[in-house]
Amino acid sequence: MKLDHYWMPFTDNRRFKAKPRLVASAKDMYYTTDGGKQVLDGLATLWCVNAGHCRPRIVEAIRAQAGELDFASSFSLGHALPFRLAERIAALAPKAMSQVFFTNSGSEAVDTALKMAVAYHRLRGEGTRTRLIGRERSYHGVNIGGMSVGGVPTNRKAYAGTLLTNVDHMRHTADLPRNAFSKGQPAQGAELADELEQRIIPLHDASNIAAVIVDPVQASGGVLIPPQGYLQRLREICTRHGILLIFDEVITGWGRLGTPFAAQYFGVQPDLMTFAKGVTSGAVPLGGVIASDAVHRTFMEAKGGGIEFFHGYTYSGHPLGCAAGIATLETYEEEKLFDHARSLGKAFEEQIHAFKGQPNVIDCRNLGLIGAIELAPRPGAAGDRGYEAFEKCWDKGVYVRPIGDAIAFCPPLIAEKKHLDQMFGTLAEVLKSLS
Ligand code: PXG
Ligand code: PLP
Repeated sequence: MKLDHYWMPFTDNRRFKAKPRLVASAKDMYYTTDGGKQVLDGLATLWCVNAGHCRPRIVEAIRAQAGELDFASSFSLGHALPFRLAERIAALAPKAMSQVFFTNSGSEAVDTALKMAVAYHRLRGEGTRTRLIGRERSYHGVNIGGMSVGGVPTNRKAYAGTLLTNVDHMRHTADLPRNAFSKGQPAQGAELADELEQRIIPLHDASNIAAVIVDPVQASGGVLIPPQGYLQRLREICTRHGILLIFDEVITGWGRLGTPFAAQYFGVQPDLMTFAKGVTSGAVPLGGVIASDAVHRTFMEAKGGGIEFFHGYTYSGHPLGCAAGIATLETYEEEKLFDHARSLGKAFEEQIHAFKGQPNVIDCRNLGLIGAIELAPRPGAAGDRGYEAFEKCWDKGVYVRPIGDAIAFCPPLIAEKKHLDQMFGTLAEVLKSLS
């Protein structure tokens, strides 16, 4: 097979094509590679395959839907599936968050939520509220809006002149000197939220700020667990100043923390939430925004009639995505996978923290079924040690993800103790052989 024509996303194409890693099929917790080797999926692939791979109910729903109604628009025309899926999602969402807008990805979900926030304020007669506040190290996808509020430097650098200018960023919450080896939420750092009220709001004025967006647990930014009380404080500040709070739940949603969404885990109510990935367990691209009833009401009660929100994607509410979504949520419910994730969280925590004291390990962190083990960078070669650990784990049949020198774990929620043993056992072996 020629590898020449596919320009791979977020990939060192030259390095990959010199030594490709190709998978051919997948089932439950494992990939089978082109060469027939079994590889444990320790990252739910890209933090999305929460129900495991090729689950029968989901596969069957996609097959059946493809033969029944391949596509119908949701632009002033309709079909049953997005209504049914939205009802199921609303039942899982926090109270008074019952309105679902569909997109095809997390990036589209983020840009949709940002536009919703700006349009909401305008409808309420506060059209000066256009500034968007993100956070360092947050990942909010790759579209212009999400990239602008995002805080991953490598994703921004080449496009500096193209970023939205009406944006500011809070600082990130990583703090190894105070919080290394925290089990669950770090004790120190709630006061980092005060920067919003002490620096950012005074600088720009609340009357110019539309929304604050954060990923409740920063995943691809390096698995940063929010300090105790931090998100609560952000909520209080946003409420005091009439600013919408957006939780980007693209990774934290769908049981990752043992609850449907992180909002429920932390007991913090956002105004808008984005989702994607686990809504279909990765099987068909689908994302969306869940809006609070109050935000939605503002659109529906707008004077003058007509289209309330001038926004939508050709494939918003696509039948295949929605059919996969319904079957996925049924699988989560039937197999009580969110409860399972919660109960497996303890063993996951113990196994991660057993790495304390191992060679080069400078931090272990975890929440629910997401975690990371951070290695010391090699002098002058940050990221090399992490990448080598990733490659060696792959060679030994375990897929995990290096983020710089942090090794991230995010197994499907169907994982069992034996899979954790394999995943962490393999990394332990690899670390012994790593200089
Ligand atoms: N928000 C968050 C919090 C995400 O994690 C997106 C938005 C964008 O979703 P889409 O579906 O447009 O990719 C994400 C996606 C990585 C990695 O390497 C993580 C993501 C995407 C690609 C790579 O960690 N997260
Ligand atoms: N570009 C062109 C020329 C289009 O006609 C459309 C949609 O009609 C788009 C882009 C947007 O595509 P999508 O709705 O799939 O995001």
